[in-house]
Amino acid sequence: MAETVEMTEAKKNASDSYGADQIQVLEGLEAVRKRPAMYIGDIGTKGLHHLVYEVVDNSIDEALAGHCDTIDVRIRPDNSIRVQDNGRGIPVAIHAKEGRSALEVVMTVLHAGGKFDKDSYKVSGGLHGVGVSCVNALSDMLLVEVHRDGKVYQQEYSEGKPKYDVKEVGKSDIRGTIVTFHPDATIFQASEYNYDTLAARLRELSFLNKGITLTLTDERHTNDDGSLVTDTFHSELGLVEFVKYLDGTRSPLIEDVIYMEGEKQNIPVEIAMVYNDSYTENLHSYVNNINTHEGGTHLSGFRRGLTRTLKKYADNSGATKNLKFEIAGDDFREGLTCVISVKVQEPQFEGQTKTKLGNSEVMGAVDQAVSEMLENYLEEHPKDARQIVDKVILAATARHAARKAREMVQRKGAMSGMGLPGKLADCQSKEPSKSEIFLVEGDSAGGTAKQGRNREFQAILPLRGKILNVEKAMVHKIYENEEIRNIYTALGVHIGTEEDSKALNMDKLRYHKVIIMCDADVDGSHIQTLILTFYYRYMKELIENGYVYIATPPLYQVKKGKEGVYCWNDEERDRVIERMKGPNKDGSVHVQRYKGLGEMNAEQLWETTMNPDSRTLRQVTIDNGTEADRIFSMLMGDEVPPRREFIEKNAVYAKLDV
Ligand code: 0RA
Repeated sequence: MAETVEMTEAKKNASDSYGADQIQVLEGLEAVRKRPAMYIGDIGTKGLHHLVYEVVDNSIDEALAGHCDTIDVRIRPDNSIRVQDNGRGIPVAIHAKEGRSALEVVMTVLHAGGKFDKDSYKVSGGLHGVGVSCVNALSDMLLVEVHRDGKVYQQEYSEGKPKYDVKEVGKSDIRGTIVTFHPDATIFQASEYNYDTLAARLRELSFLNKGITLTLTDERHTNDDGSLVTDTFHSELGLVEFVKYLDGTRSPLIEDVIYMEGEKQNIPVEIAMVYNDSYTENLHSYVNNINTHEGGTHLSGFRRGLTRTLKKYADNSGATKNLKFEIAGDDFREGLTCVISVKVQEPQFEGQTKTKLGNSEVMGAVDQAVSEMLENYLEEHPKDARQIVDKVILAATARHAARKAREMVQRKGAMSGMGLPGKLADCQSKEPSKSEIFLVEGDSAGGTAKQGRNREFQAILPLRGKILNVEKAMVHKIYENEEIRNIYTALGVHIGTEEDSKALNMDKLRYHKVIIMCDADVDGSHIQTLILTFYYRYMKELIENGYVYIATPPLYQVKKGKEGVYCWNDEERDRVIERMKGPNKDGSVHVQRYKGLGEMNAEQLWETTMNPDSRTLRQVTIDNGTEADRIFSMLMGDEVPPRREFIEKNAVYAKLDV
């Protein structure tokens, strides 16, 4: 019944000349508006940004087909987005079968994207690959302009419905397509674009598609000198530069980036890799420009080829003959940073987030590619080969020691009954979905939190001082570190480092909210980063499942007489001060800056930071895996200038305290 009503609505709003097919089409776009999350993932910040990626992907396809080399993206003052490319322009001629402009079909028919160009090698396409018509359906305004054959054509839509037929509006001496859209605020929970999020994706695209120039401009505000914030992303060397960018703050172990590009069994494969002196593995894989977080057959093929080739080389060189234990697969990847990009015509995506490649034929292709590439490199660079083999043997030895340390920890745990850390004040609930644990900086704040909490469902684990920087520590150090051990025994999950136990035992997790609560100062944000680094490197599933949160204690209390108001940022504080001063500006208002959790009593801490009814928790998510990886290594690495720059740009507390 509801369907019928909507069809009539849709028909009324569209132009008169539309026949039955058109109704079908509009019904399609109505489906997108009804269940947007099914098409673009979610209707929050992620989905909002996803719209941009869908539009940009069309231009990337045009570039991959060899007809376009520049893509310009602008965030306009009203948070609409404008994407311009210098491709051939979407065809505007009347589409024989559809009886209307091809442009209109592309913009209003689900999945119509590439169907006019059967020869084109369409392999791009956003995570959900839903096409520009979905963006159209979810926009209250979309304007498409096509510059083609010396003319400009345009059509405008609202909620995916054309406002008029495609029309010629002028002459042009450029070529290309311009799409401007404004997300429908009745659909999305978020409306503001984040410049850095878009920049990270465009940078990634520039590395993955070498030779294309992508620009991003923020028209919402100007710099002090009147200019606009803008960035240009262009990479001549593609993945080689990507790997160098990712490893910018790590020390390389070998001279060159190992690189190969080619086609194996009709599958284009591109791989770049380098070894550094860290202890972490950094593998990033892409299929058709989509980051495959969950891996898949291409990654398996890579691992297999890498292990076999390196093992053969190490054995032949005699380096492994005195080793008393087996080298594990992981050992070959310690300190490895690598990006794999494959293009697959009909990718099958599996897994929880549909980011795991399932096509079995890709495994052999990548295995073969990496074997050939690596064999050549090792033959031609004996000094580097030696470095890599030594590193692998060291990793194997350390892992052997780590296993012993872990077994010891587990035995100790088993002997002391429950094995929960003594410092943990556990909650009464044994139901993980209802339970929370606060990791609290310092014993004294921990004490306050214990008094202030609701013991039914809130557990408190105080942490003493700085936890270990896992970015710079070998694995066995991590098991030996008391604070880290307390964290994972309290959570009930072990940390995965062995190949077979990589997946955490998430079903054992004792709390579904793991909340980091630190002081609102430089030390506090440092400790927060250390804990997040540990989670990111050793318990990534915890973040991926949305279990990790950051508590936000207030920064100020503004007081006048008996009235006290907590404020979480400067604007809020200034607003409250103004209000309290009154119209005559004569109230003498007192502002207290909270630096530490310890400056609040138990009741204040509960009210502002812990009470689910009044607190604000920030959920930790991973927007862009490669960028997150780079930032963690930079924050925890040895180089000071990039860290300072990042902190100055991002940290609220740093600004407040200097
Ligand atoms: C199909 C055919 C042709 C161009 C395109 C698609 C095209 C689509 C988009 C989307 C964004 N930018 C785009 N640029 C081009 C042209 C076929 C021809 O001219 O013969």
